[in-house]
Amino acid sequence: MNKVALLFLGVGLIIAGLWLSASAERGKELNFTVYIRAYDTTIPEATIEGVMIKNVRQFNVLNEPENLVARVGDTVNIKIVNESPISENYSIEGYDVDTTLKAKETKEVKFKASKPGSYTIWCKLHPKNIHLPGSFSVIP
Ligand SMILES: [Cu+2]
Repeated sequence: MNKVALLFLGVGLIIAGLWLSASAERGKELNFTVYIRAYDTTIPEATIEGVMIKNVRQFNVLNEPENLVARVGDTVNIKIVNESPISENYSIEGYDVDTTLKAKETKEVKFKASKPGSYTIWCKLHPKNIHLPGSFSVIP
C-alpha cells in the first residue's frame, strides 16, 4: 500500500469511529412521567415577623420530578399526570411545550431536544412561589 492509500484508510477509520461514538450517544428516546401534585397543609402555629398566627395554610404544587435532563438530538416523551385537584399548566420556556391539564387529567408531549442549555419548566396558571418551577437541561 502506498502512503496515500494508508492516509485515506486512516482518515476513513477516524470518521467511522467518530460516527459510531456519536450515533451511540445521540438520538435516544427518553420517556419521562411527571406527576403534578398539590400539597395542602395547615401549620398549627407560626410566628411571622414577630406575630404569632394560628392555623397557617400552606398550599404548594410540585412537579415530580421537577428537573429533567436530555442530550441534544434526543426525542423527549413526557407523560404528564395532573393529580392536583385544580387545573395545572406545564410549560417549558424556550421549547414549544405549553399544555394545560384539567384536574386528574393526563397528557403526553413529544418533542426533540434540539438546542443545548437550561430551560425553566413552569406553570402559567399559578405564581412560582406556589407552583414551584423546575428545569429542563439539554447537554450538548
Ligand atoms: Cu400550577
